[in-house]
Amino acid sequence: MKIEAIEIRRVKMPLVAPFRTSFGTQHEREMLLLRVRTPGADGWGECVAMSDPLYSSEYVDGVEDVLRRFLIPDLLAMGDVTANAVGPRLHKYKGHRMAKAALEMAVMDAELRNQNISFANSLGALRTHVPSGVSVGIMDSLPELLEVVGKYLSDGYARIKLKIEPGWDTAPVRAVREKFGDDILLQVDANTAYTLRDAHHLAKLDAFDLLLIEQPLDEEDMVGHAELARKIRTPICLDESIVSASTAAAAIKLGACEIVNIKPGRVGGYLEARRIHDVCVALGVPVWCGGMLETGLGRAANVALAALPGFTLPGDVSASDRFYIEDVTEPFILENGGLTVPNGPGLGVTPLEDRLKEFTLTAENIGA
Ligand code: SMG
Ligand code: MG
Repeated sequence: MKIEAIEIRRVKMPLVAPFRTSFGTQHEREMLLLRVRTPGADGWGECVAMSDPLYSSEYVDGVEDVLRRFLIPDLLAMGDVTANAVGPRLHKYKGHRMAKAALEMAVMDAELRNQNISFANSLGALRTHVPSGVSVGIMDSLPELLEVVGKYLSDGYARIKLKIEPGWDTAPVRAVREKFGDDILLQVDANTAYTLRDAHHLAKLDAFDLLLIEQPLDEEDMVGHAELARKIRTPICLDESIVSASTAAAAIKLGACEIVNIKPGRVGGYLEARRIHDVCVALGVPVWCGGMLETGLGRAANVALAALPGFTLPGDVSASDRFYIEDVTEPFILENGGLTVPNGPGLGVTPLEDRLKEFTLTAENIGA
């Protein structure tokens, strides 16, 4: 496939409510969208990096720099480009997986649209509908938390994830269990807020029959997670630590996690995400699809991925209105506790031009 140009577009979207995690509070979502222009269809990519390097080392300005200076020029110099070739071609540039993932996604979307194949089919999806979990931020009070959780449960969400940090962990979990019972699927996410010295405290969560605790320790602390796993009964799931199929295999071998959160952006793209899925299936480790407050574009691709057979736990694939009053695409709507997997060519969704304009800060074409 010949690429004529690649557009880098910076968008900013207001959130329906502030989203607080152990590393900070977000009021809006600023991100980069990429459009790969080909003689046939255009392809869209969404970069999951946040404005500040708090979830991960990558951040919007840094991603834009590496894309402009290294990744896009190198890819354009290839001439004939396929989605399968993007990762190997850019491998020599260390790290920057979120930037690479966005580029690969856009190329893959263009390629699949031109071939009339959906993301879901291309990835090997089986299901046409995937259950939705919802990620609930840290709140100012327990009553406020219970109200928010109650609303999501009445919407039909299939699983609740509570963001936790020291000082907001056992109490919110206990409150949610007391109010909504033992049957709801419940898990927590610490975003690296604890250390191994907190093992005794974290063991108190064992009483609440959680599906998992996500990323309690530092992203580089695989050995610490393996140690913690011997001290608590709640299964450990890694998010930030898993950046490739080989780190996934290493974490599992080491006993650092029993469950893996797969976020395509964090691991360099949907193709590596599928390889992680395959490794986990082979090793009998359940996986689920993580979320990064995606627009309808990233959400469409995530829903397709979440429809693969190894995704046996509900993902952070919520409806568009969980974060946005208006999405850049037609909204994803919760039906029977989940979302319908798009089956049109490529992502199966396309940005609405007016919406896109409304949210755009800057847009620029980089030519071949
Ligand atoms: O898109 O539903 C979503 C967000 C899910 O909690 C979520 N993501 O660590 O898993 C995670 C976080 C990362 C983003 S927090 C700003
Ligand atoms: Mg997480």
